[in-house]
Amino acid sequence: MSSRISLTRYLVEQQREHGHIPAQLRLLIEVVARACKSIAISVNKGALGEVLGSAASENVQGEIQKKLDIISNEVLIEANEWGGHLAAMASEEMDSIHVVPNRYPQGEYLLLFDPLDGSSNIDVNVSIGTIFSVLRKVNNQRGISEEDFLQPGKQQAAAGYCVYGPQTTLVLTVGEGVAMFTLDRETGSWVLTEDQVQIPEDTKEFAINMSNMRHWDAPVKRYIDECLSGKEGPRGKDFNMRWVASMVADVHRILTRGGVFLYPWDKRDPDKPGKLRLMYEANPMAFLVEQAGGLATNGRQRIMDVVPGKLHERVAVVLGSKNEVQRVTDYHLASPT
Ligand code: AHM
Ligand code: MG
Repeated sequence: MSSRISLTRYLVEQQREHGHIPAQLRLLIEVVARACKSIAISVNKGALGEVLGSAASENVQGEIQKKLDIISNEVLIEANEWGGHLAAMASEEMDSIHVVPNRYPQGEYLLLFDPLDGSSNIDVNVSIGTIFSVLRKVNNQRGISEEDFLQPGKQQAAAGYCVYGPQTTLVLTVGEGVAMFTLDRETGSWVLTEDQVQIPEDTKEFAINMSNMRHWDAPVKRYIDECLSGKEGPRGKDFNMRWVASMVADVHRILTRGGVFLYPWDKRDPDKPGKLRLMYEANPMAFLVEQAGGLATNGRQRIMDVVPGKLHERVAVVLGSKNEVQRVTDYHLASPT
């Protein structure tokens, strides 16, 4: 048992060895991890905890909220607002930012999250998760506003997700590679189970919602057509397909065994750049994927270089094994906009 490394020990050692995890950031990560533990318990209770089904409300994106979306959001807010490590938070489930109340000290970080990603899978007992992104508060001159959050993903100080699946796994980067921690339910602690995760550069597995095929743009259609034509086609190999419809689960598979994930722009809603949200879905996943040796683009540009214009901005996403993402990106760059 002495060889087990807990999340706390991992963070302390990272701080000692690399000196790049200030105390507030360490506290922040531990608090988020603790909140995820509490969300995991609610997710696990399911029907017994009366947490399934819809709440009678919509979020800012016009989506019907599930009870667990709201519960998870509250757990994250309550856990994070009093510790002195944060200045403000933003969430998929809140229209505007939540500034730390005056009665608590204000910290140096900004936290963004999708409290429960993969909402359509909650009631059907399929993996779901929490995604988070950490930015530094760069402007010390005044109070906090939404503008303070509008930083490109390359400025993230940390990012991660927790997947509530057959195991509960927390995946984290502080910019020094990617580590995975599995929740030991008997001791209640996060145990390091994978360090320096690497995504294979090549893959035979793609993830996309094929039901949208008729709406795709030519470069995406070309890429998937080539995969589908298998050994006999230009790629000269057979491909496999997976689509969980929970980004956390699809990205977790890619971090574990490689693959490429696409949620491209499509013609259903041409004014939206994509379905997924830049700041609390695409950016944290892009940070993790790049830290594991993969790539993440919007088809034309590195996701973490995109400068957000608004908090709930959407973006097209192509991420995963380096050579496949490069190929999809090359197909886009070769085609007129
Ligand atoms: P959510 O944040 O409302 O759960 O939506 C995001 C989810 C992603 O987890 C997933 O990749 C995608 O939506 C699935 O979309 P679709 O149902 O169109 O396949
Ligand atoms: Mg989501």
